[in-house]
Amino acid sequence: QLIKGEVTLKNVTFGYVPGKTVLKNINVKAKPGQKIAFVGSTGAGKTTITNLINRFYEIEEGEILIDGINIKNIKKDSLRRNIAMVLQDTHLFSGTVRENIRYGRPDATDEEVITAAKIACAHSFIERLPQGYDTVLEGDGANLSQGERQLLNIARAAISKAPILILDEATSSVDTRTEKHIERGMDQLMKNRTTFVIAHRLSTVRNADQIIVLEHGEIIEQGTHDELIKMGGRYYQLYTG
Ligand code: TTP
Ligand code: MG
Repeated sequence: QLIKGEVTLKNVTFGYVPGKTVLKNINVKAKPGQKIAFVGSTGAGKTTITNLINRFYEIEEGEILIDGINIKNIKKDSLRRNIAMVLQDTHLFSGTVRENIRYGRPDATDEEVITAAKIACAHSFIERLPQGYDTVLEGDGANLSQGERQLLNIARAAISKAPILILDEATSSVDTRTEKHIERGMDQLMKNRTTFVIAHRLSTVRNADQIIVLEHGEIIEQGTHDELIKMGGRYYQLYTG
């Protein structure tokens, strides 16, 4: 593997526009292979943190390190190869289903594509498409349902060898039955990768190594599920509804 996948955020403060701070003094240390969950209400800044780890935006205050290297000094294509992601809004391109899945791993064999699709519970719907894996997707997958698009993004992450994984509401458009089905696949996806997971369903973050509770761009609680429940604070409130 290229890197170990240790990710550190040090005193990160960020806003999309001047004068409007979205994240305030964020400190997170993810050891290689750990699962870090971000929870908190809409607009708290969860997606923004993953945007910064992905270096979709430049930060002015604080720093983000991967294996101790400031991400500003990591080439963008290297960053892309080392971070797999399934985001809130899906990303597909015009091309076949197969090309979309092995995007980032053009060397992948057909067997690997099918294995990844099976992990993502996408194999059966792909087989029902007019040309199966050779079906051409119209721009951004317009001929698929939102849930199907998410499953293809999950398959793409599954085929990737990236040591870092970002899951931002990765199964939000998938029906409950498929979601239940895909749980094992998601575990397989996260295995041996440093994973940042954002999910509204708190049952999916329960087993995280660290749960980080955000409110208005600040970390207000941080710990394991048991620790946070014992604390009886915001997470406890969220969890017990
Ligand atoms: P997010 O980081 O998108 O908040 P979230 O991911 O916690 O919320 P949700 O659960 O709904 O997904 O937004 C934090 C703030 O940043 C919010 O005020 C909107 C703003 N923002 C922008 O201005 N531009 C952007 O591109 C994004 C993603 C957010
Ligand atoms: Mg979000």
